[in-house]
Amino acid sequence: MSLTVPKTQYACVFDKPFGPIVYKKTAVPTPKPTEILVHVLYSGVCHTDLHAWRGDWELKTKLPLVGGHEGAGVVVAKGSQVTSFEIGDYAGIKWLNGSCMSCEYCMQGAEPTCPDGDYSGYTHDGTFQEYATADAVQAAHLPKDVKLDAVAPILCAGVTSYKALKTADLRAGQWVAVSGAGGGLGSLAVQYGVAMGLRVLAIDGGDDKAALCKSLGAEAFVDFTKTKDLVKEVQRITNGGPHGVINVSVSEKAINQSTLYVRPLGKVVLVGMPADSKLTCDVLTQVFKCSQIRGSCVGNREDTAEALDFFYRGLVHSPFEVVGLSKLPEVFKLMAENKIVGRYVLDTSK
Ligand code: 8ID
Ligand code: ZN
Ligand code: ZN
Repeated sequence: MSLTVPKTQYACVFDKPFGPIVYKKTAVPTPKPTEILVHVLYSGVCHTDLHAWRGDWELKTKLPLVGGHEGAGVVVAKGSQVTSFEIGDYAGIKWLNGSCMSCEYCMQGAEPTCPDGDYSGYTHDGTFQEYATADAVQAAHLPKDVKLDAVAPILCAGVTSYKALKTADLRAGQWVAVSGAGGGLGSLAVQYGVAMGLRVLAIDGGDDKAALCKSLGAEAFVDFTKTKDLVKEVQRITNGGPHGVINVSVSEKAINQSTLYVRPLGKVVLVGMPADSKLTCDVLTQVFKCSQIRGSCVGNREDTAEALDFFYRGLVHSPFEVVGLSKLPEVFKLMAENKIVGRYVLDTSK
């Protein structure tokens, strides 16, 4: 780790959707007056990064693009207007990398819904490079003793799953189903749920993910690849359906099933965003159940500080494996095959 700023660095760059992801030398970016320059030591790989590379969503990315938005590292330079960070501070780079701060949503602290948001690894080059710029207001302050590889996944997967649980507005002792529980967001949602006193039913596929979810405190696991009538099974285990569902799978079918098994008065929280997906459900059933369907997008600065606090207190951790930045294409391949148990974290020096 060095506080001197080189002129060039290594980055993973692609030019077009599904185009080759090239690990190459690029220029180190210069921070704007309101930005910090972070020497990113580690970056988690979120499924959103895979959606970005595939061009899955209507919202388009900048091109060429350096993806990544779970970056943890050290501030090595800052713009002239930045007073909240000093050189040498630890900082985290999140999905939201700046918002207008004056619209009606920003005024309420709902900055992720700002129509003028800037997104790391999407509309702004992200953390799949050694040095990345970040808005000083939105960058997370991290303490000096934190393990940067372990904290990286908290910056998106942790914040997002924690915020989704807050959005579900459940009480201790109630059941929450986490659909997609063995992945990056899901494995953290299980632990935040347990830490909040909820009874967690985890849904995913395969014995490795079952073992992980149980080890993280899930009371029950339903394997969607083996269960004949998933809706019935979830309702049987939870004695009438979970009070809330956190949808972090990348499956339209799983999301639609959640409206069927949720308990009357229950809350279905939408987080995962499979390409071209529609939520279709029977109106009569939802009316009679008085259920609620709520979207949840990352979290604001307060959610970030709270989600990090659970991590610092040892209540949640991301089950992660570290590989070099140059291995990003291999990580994407495993992710597309749903073979990742937990999270991959990239070491940007390799
Ligand atoms: O702010 C947001 N809303 C936000 C923030 C971050 C990520 C949304 N996301 C979105 C991503 O863009 C992606 O669409 O959440 C989704 C999950 O991200 P992730 O946790 O990073 O993905 P992952 O690690 O690949 O985990 C997905 C899990 O879903 C399981 C897979 O087996 C995997 O473990 N899964 C699938 I695909 N189909 C399933 C099914 N039918 C399923 N689990 C249960 N039932
Ligand atoms: Zn993410
Ligand atoms: Zn705004």
